[in-house]
Amino acid sequence: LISLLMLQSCKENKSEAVNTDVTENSKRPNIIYIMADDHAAQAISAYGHPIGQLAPTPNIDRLAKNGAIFKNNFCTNSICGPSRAVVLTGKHSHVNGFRMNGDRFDGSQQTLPKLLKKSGYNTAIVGKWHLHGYPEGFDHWNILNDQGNYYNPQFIKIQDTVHINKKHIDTTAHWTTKLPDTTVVKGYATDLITDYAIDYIDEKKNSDQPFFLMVHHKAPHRNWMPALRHVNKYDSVQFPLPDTYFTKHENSTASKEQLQTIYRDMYEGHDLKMTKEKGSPELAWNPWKTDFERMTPEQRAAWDKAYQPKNDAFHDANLSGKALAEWKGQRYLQEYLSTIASVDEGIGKILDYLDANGLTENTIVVYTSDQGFYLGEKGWFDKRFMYEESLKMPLLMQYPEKIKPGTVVEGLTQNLDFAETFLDFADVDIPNDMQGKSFAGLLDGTENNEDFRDAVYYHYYDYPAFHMVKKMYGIRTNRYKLIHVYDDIDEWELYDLQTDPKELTNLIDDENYDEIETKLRTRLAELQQQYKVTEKEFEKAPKQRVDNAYKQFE
Ligand code: SGN
Ligand code: CA
Repeated sequence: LISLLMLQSCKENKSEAVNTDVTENSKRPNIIYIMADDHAAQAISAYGHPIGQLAPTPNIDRLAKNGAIFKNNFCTNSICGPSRAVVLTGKHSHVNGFRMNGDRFDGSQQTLPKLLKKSGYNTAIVGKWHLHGYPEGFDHWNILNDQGNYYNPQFIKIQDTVHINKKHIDTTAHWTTKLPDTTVVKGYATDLITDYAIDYIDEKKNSDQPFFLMVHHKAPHRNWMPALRHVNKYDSVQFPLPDTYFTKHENSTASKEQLQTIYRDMYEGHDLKMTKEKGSPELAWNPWKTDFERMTPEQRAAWDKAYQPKNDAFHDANLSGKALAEWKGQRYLQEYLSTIASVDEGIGKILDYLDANGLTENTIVVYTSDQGFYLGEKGWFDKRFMYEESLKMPLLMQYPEKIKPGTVVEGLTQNLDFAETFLDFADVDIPNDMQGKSFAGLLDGTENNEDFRDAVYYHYYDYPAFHMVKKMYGIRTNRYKLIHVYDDIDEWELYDLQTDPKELTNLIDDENYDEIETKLRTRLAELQQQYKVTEKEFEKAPKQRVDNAYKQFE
């Protein structure tokens, strides 16, 4: 006990020393963590996908050139809030308690910003938060209300929680709380978030304290509204639609029963900006009017002027069937990629600012997305599935002091590892209860990619919910993937990523793969034990809830 106490007091002394020792602090790196919402790796040119080549992201690519690109980085649960909670805690959803969108994040728990702050960092977040309740552990925050809007969004600042417009904002309230109109900021969300980020860096640049800044974009989240300067950006580009665009989902019930098919489930007005008839700017099916109604008359006029000719041309073409489905895929990609153009410009601004102010050397800059996204593969948009497009998160990182330019990381990394990696770089003790692993060693070459991790664990819970993707958990190794889809069905899927990278052939009943399947099942059970997954995690949603949820979409 005495030695334990001594150890404890040693630790305390160490952190106190760090807190007050300015010279020590000034050596530690700043960390700028930039996360987009739903940005697929296919849409980042550094990843080499044909879509990214036609819609280049030169500024995001700078990070790969100056630092590292991760080829096998995965999320643990492919949905917004849960991914953010994993990043903040370094713990799987069932441990941090945020399993699905709509859950409430327990802000009293240990988090990355709290640990960095305690060790002497100044901490901040600007942009999308989406965890219900307000951020804790940040010295400064300025967040979007709920999902946020592209045009004239509402922002809530740390100061607002105390007093705004003579109304008190309840810091424990859910997002349904109506915010005062004074929180509306005129402008385009991506540009505002970039400006807020630069304002914060500018304020902190001469401080002795290192800073940790999270920059969370709304873009390129649905409903994909580009900035006015980009509304015609890709009008004349023909993007390649994936060859799986019309797949029939032969051997996966979950794939058959999803509601995220571009040509069937998108809202023609809201998502694709299609109009009711030629010559009219009136949008076709647009259930959430607020995205457009919040635009100023000037913004709306400029928008309509840009869309009218292309929408009229669509009406003239009188498409149907397959041609219409393909046209929708094109329009979707044009919209989605145009919103990314502003994100990329914003990254350029931040990198230029760091260069111009001598901050580049000692600043870690990270670019990622909360999960992957479908760009028409299997006919889909959105995410949620454990298949590659949605499971993979893009990840690029520069840190000139520690990462050689042009580094390619092939190891199996996860958003679960981010917190530990940043703590590692910041020279802060990593708590034992975090469940990831620092990948700093993959960046400075002291660890081998092959030895880093043999398998990642995944668990998606958000069913029944938007898009009706079923509950599933599973394991992915370098070559194989085993998925168990449960709740209203009980189905296993097995894929060989080497022979079938598009995951079209479920090998679960193929005898040649029996041995592999057994090994994967064993490893899956081991991982569940390691991560402390209990029976509670496999409970079904009440049948009534499932039936009601489907009714909404009829
Ligand atoms: C909204 C979107 C959905 C999306 C969820 C979750 N519909 O509900 O398409 O799957 O958010 O996205 S929308 O028409 O309202 O945009 S997440 O990124 O927050 O998880
Ligand atoms: Ca998201």
